[in-house]
Amino acid sequence: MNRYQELLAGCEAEQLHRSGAIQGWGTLLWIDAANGLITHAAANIRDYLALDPAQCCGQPASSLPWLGAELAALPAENGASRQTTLPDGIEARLLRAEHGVAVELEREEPVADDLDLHALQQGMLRIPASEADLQAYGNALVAGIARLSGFHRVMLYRFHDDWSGEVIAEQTTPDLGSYLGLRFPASDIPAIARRLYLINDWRLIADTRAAAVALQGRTRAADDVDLSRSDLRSVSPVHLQYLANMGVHASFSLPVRVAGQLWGLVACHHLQAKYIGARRRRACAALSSAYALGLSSFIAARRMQSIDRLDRRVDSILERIASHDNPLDGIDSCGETLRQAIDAEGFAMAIGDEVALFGSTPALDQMAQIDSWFLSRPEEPLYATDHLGSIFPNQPVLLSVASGMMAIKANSARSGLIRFYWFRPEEPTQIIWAGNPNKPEPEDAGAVMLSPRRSFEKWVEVRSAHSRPWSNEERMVAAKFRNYLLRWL
Ligand code: BLA
Repeated sequence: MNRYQELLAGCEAEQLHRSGAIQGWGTLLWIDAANGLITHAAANIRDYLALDPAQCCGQPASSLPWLGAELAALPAENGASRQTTLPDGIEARLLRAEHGVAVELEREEPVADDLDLHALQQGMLRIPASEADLQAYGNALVAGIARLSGFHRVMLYRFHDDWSGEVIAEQTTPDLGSYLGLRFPASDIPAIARRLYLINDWRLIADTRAAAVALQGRTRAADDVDLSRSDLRSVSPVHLQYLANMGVHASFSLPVRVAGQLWGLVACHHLQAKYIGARRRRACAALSSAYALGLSSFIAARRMQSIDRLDRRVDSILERIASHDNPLDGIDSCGETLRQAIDAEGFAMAIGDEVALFGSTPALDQMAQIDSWFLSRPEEPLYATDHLGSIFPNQPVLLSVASGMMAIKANSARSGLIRFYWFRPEEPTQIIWAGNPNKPEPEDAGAVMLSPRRSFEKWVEVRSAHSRPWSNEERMVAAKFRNYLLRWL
């Protein structure tokens, strides 16, 4: 492991929710769920309540009557929350975690009533009709969030399967430049940070240069406190460095979740520090949730159409195969159609030692190699890759026709072990990264930098030895063929 890889591993392990500190745009008390005692207070509590941080620890929460009442009304399940406004315009939120309750206090931001959320949201409550319309829908989202939040640059960031991500819509200012179309590596947002977006509706980093405020406890360490759901959680130093490298001093981001999974983020940047109040944050979250609903419906409708289409194709092939007295003859005569059913350039079928090839496939000796590799993995009845080079490296001839392979095998009672292979050729693509994602730049002294990359200038990778990927629907079709083989052959 080189030192940069060590840094990345360290980031994946950082216990973000146990930072023991908060951002200074609010304050926090922590209450032990078992006995209702305040165990921790942020060092700045005095700016909000007439409490001394050291002395209030150990006091019952009910020594503040409003807090006692809110606590009694807070449901018992993890994640439950309540909020109330105190007489002096301080908004208080209670959030239940596993072993305690966080009480967050924040001064309400005076907001003119021009948050035209209703009109903006109305525009998002629809299902896009086409790919082009989906793009317009994403553009409307970033424009709406820019209007509600006032941030200088607002981006819609979409994750790929490997958790790298791409800016697919953007509203920006000339001062900040544009990241539209650029790709960012998965390590820019470690898994532990991504997971927090499954339970939180936004993350506000209001001032990258402001010092974090420590939590003080009389008997227990600050990192006892679970800040997973806390709006105020302090920011990882590595990420602060990242934002500084981008020239950004405030960041606000919101998850776009589809079917309970993180699909993307809305990411907002500001050149200066920027705080937005809870009302504004909730308005932005309402807009991005509306977007997520429209997007989810679009994806679901597309998937249904594509499954329907593939299903009809598969059924007609299966009927043709079944019309032969010996289904094996049927398969032989349908090789071309089987190849096209999954939109592949090559198809091969193997039974025992016999192999039949259709379209553009590896040569017979290479097929034997692939076949014996696949047969040696009994636990994997279906295998799909867009990068066969990871199994058969340094074989340019093979990979030029078969960078992509999807394979099934089925052990039928009558015919023994049958294997189907679909192949796709190498298709070099260009990925335009925001900075070289692999190679950290050396520091002046020649040492490898131990911080996120410093340059976000375009860096073009030409990716070879990969094919067009196999979609989920295509995998389902392959699985359907496999079921048929098991049942009928
Ligand atoms: C967090 N990284 C984040 C977040 C984003 C990004 C959006 C969430 C917090 C926020 O809203 O600022 C990344 N921001 C991006 C990307 C774009 C953007 C890709 O605007 C593109 C337009 N970061 C690194 C490296 C590490 C790292 C090398 O570059 C670690 C090795 C860590 N990123 C990191 C950590 C967090 C983070 C630890 C969590 C910060 C926190 O919540 O405290």
